[in-house]
Amino acid sequence: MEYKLPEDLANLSELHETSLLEVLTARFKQNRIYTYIGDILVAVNPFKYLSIYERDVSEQYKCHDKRSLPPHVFAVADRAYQSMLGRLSTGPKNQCIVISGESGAGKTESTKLLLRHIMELCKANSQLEQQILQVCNSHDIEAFGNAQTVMNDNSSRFGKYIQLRFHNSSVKGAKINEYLLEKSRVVHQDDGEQNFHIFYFMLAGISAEDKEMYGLLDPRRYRYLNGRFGQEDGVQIWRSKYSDVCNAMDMVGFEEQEKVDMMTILAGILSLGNIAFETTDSDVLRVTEASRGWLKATAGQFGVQEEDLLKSLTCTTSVTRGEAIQRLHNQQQAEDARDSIAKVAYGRVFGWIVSKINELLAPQVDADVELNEIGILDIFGFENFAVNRFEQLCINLANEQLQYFFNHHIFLMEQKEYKQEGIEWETIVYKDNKPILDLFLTKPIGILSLLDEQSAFPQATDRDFVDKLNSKFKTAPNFEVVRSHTPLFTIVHYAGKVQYNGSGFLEKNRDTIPANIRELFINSVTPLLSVLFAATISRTGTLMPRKAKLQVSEDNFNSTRKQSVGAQFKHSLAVLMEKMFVASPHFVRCIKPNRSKQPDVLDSQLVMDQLRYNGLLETIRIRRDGFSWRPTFTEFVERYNILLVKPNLPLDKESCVTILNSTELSGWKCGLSRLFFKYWHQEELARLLERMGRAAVVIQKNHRMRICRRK
Ligand code: AD9
Ligand code: MG
Repeated sequence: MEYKLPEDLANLSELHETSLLEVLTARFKQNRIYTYIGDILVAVNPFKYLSIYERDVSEQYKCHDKRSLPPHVFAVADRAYQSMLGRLSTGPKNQCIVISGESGAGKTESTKLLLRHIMELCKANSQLEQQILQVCNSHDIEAFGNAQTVMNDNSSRFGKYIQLRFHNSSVKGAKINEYLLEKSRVVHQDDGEQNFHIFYFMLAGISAEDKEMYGLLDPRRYRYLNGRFGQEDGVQIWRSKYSDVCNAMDMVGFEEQEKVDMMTILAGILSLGNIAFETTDSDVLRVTEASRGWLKATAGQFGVQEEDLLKSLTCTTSVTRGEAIQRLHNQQQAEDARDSIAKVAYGRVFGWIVSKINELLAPQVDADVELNEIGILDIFGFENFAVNRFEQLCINLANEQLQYFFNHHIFLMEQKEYKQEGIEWETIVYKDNKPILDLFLTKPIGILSLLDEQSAFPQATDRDFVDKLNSKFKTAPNFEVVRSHTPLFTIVHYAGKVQYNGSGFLEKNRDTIPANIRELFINSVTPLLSVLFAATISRTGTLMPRKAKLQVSEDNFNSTRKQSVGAQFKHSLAVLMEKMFVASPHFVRCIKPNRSKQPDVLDSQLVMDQLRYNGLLETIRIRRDGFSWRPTFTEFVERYNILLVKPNLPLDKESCVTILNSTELSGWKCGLSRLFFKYWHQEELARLLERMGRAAVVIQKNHRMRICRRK
């Protein structure tokens, strides 16, 4: 007989790291990848197909009683949906589901499952729900924003927060907010990694005729793809993915011309990457003989004049007191200009796709209709590669912020309230990562502000930046100075030490497009390219496309006067946190069982590390001993007075106690202004209300029957 394993770690009688690991390992072996810690879901990536996502299973989880079914990601979706409808609690209507875990732990897959279940809960099978599912779930965005990395074959190279908007129980629209696409991947990939999926899908799936039209050649010739292309079976999969992308684009409503333009821009990016430069004996910079053809091809694909393209690669034009001054590039500067054109063009195409999707999914309701929201956050997981660059720094900062959000909700707020409300409580110590966040974000001397300060000096180097960090933070607890010729520094993150290579930080942080490159594209005969670069800055500082019709995502717009990438990212994180702090959070903690992406293999050390840095042991303790639901007396009486069947109860402590004493609930506590409940009390009360509701229906029916009989 199968040994019955605990489904909720908050019920473990013995609580230490080994018992926790043992339970998770034993469950994993039985394909039970989900486990609760109270209201938090722990998910261990199975790296194989499981039958637990079939339609009959999702049916069971609709409006289910949590304790009657095994832990599941569908249960989290159900809980968020029911809470938004006010069926479970008195908290805020808006909900957010925060999914965390390192790269490859299963965040994006969980996001898709959550979305699917929420859409099924909406019941009606409308076109909008299908569109939301199609669009948010996959083909388009993932093809353009995901790539194979050493950590994950389908790694999200951007963060996203999907906001689902509802009126009552039906979905009215959705919005995707995207964060920090890793544009540098377009021009460089480390060993074992690939460019964004779309390039491979396109090259594998496109017809011979279209290939010729777009000017695409043998994929192995492209430097931006590292001269590599997959084996035949892989290519077969890419081929079918390409057709999925095309179908998804049709569904989003891309016009034929827009699709053609987009593919042509992608082809242009690939050709651009093959342009090489050399310096002659007489110190003149020129395009190598062998790459002349690529220059011509790129100009054709970008719809610009060859001479203009060459000029923007080989010199910078600046305007001083109304006079245009040209500065010739050296070979390195020309190569940098080439790569920055590729990155900016790709970034804008991506931003444009997201904005098209948002246009399609925007709620079509009157302004006075109240919309509630469920947000799902799926950002890039914590990363620690052989070489960690500016992108990893931003990604890891975002993960620090999320960990802080988790700690804040689970430990800080909860324990502060016990104290304020006079509840007897033995403090649970947790690893507070606020000092690391401060190291990044504090004004005037956090890492990001120092980076901005250095980015503002045209002459400053990456070495100068790292020297500044070293002198300012050498004694900071989470910073370590690295003695090396390369500009290295180490940060001790909540999830471990990461050594960063500061090379390229200033350039990536500035991310400016020289005016002549912008001008080049605005004058392109490819309509899409021209529109994408025709953004202007409004007086309020927001960025607007100059040509009507197209709405383009702000985040993706750069301009000569724009904020640095670091500052923008800091701002978008702050906006996101603001949204999340006023919603009711639900947490899914994803765990990666092994580094080799194998099914049925669990590396105990790797899992233990994740349990430790996630603070899961402390989380279990607080969920076991703590009171996660804390309604005020007023909120409680307003909602549950019906249990007493007594009208006009005063909204005070005595009424609460009277109501609760009329039930069989135990273990709750009463504070000075609110009640304190264990996480399961909420569901027990909901059950009581439901029973009450059913009883009322029966009474009404009987009453009506009696009246009928009398008649
Ligand atoms: V990253 O931070 O974007 O690099 P994620 O998003 O955490 O990462 P992802 O969801 O992409 O990881 O999962 C990685 C792979 O694990 C997927 O491509 C699947 O092959 C596999 N996976 C994840 N979750 C499941 C699951 N519930 N069932 C089966 C899964 N396979
Ligand atoms: Mg992902």
